[in-house]
Parts: sequence; C-alpha cells; structure tokens
Amino acid sequence: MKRILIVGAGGQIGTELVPHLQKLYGTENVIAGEVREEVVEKLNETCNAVQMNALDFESYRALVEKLEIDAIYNLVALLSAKGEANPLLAWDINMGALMNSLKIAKEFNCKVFTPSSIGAFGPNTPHKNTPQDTVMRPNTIYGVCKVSGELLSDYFFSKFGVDSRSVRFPGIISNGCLPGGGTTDYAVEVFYEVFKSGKYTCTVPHDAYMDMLYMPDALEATTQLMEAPAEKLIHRNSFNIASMSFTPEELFTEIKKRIPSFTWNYDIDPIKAAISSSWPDNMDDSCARKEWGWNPKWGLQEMIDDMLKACEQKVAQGLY
Ligand code: AKB
Repeated sequence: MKRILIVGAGGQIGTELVPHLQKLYGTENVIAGEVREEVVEKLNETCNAVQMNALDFESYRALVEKLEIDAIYNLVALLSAKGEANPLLAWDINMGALMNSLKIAKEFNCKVFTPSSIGAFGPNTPHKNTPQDTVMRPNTIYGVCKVSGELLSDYFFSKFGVDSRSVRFPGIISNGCLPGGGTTDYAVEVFYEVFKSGKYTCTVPHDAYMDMLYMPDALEATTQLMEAPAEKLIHRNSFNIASMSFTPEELFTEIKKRIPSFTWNYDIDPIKAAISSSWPDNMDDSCARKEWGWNPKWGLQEMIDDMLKACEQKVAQGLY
C-alpha cells in the first residue's frame, strides 16, 4: 500500500486510524476523507483531509483516480441504535458507501478494508464462544447491513479479485473521539462522566454481556490484517476478533474500585436492551489468530487504568 484513502475519517475509528496509518506509511500517503466540512477543517490540522461524500459515486471515483489511491478504508456507517431509529437511511448509507468503495476498488485495483461487527450476529447465534462460521440472522438493520456487507465483499473478491478484508469489531473503547449511536457507547461515555459529574446513567441492562476491544488493539488488528499475506487467508470478510467481555455492572464495579465516589444507575433503552441481548457474549477468534496472527495486548484492567488517565486529562482541559 502506498496511497491510502480513509473514507469516513472523522468518526471514532477514523480519528485514531489516521495517525496510526501515517506512522506506518508516511503522512503524505494518508488522505482523510470526510463529509462534514467542520470535521474536515479539524482533520486538516494534522493530516491531508478532503471533503467527500462516499455516496456520490462520480466524485468519489474521481478522487481515487486523481490521488492514485491503492487502498481504501471504508469506515462510513450509521451504528446499531441510530440505525434502528432510521433503518432505510442506515441501509442507504452503510450499503451505498460500501458498494461505491468496492466498485471503485475493482476499477483501480485497490485493497479494501471495511469493519464488520458483533452486530452481524443475531439472537439465534450461539452466544458463548461464538464460532467464526455460524448462524447469522441479525434482527437490526445495522446487522443486516453488516452481513450483507461481508457477503458483498467476499463476492467482489471471488468474482472480480478485489482484495477485500474485514474484522468483526466488538464494541470499541477509546478516548480520541466519542462514538455516536452505538449500543456499546456506554463503555466509553462512562469514563468521561466519572470526571464530569461523578455519576453515570446507563441505558443498557446491567447484565448485558458483550465483547469489547480497546482502540490500540483495534488499530493493530486493522493494519495486521491488511498486511497479512493473501495466501494465508482462508477467511476474508470477516474475522471474529476478541480480547475482553464484560457487563456494565462489572465495568462500573471495577471503576469504583479506583474512584470510590463514583455512582451509577440504569434507565434502560428497550431498543438497546434488545440489541445487546441478541449479540454474542464472547467470540471465538481462533481463525484470526491462526490466519494472520491476531494477538491482542489489552485486557479489562489495563484498559480501565489507561482510559481513566486519558479521560481525566481531557475533562480537566475542558475537551469534553
Ligand atoms: C455499536 O454498538 O453499534 C457498535 C458495534 C458493536 O458495532 N459499537
């Protein structure tokens, strides 16, 4: 990979993937594409950013041609809870951006990375040690898009030879940019609220057990998979990856051990409750380990310590 375009670069993953890729491939070779003008301005302070709309095929295609892009990271998506509020829009955005990315990649021989998610699984999926290949009947539009996206990406590989790759991300915990509209967002928001108000109201049930992942491992997974030798990949779209699983109650209890004054309560959002109960408890990630060496470094305890340190500073600086 020499020239990389990150599409949807201003979101939770993109904000941290941009500097990660800059370190690996050189600042001048990483271009951050983003639709929101004010976010493009902010991105421009630290990288080459361009205003683009992934749903506008002709202008997206022209940009890839002009910049001689050879790898696309397509991060455009409405997340699970937001998707349920507007399912038809979620389909148009999530699938429209992916289809355009794949068509353009086919024409210009680009590699493509697209995140899938634990949201690709559904209520009938085995929840414990969820296998790589298993029942996938999600009942959210976000999940329907993720399964469709996995199949479409595999199809573009087998039919047209597009080098498409993907991981099924758990809920990602990070301190660069807040997520928005996801079911797992609580596990990020709480770290800021600890320092802002000392209390947190959680909209996900206390016992909703879900896979989670710390951002440094998410970034490592992305670049490790993209650099993996093609002949080693039996699966492509998409790999289970896992490092830790917990419930809200477990997370908050661990935080309280460090900040004894912290308190929390619950005000359950029924949509998030239904979504979280349909997702795996913990995925079997042995295929990712075998095929491209997935080996996460961050567990629950280290992640909490690191998040508390970072979020305390951000709140003190008035950044959140
Ligand atoms: C969401 O909660 O929608 C996302 C995800 C797990 O894909 N964070």
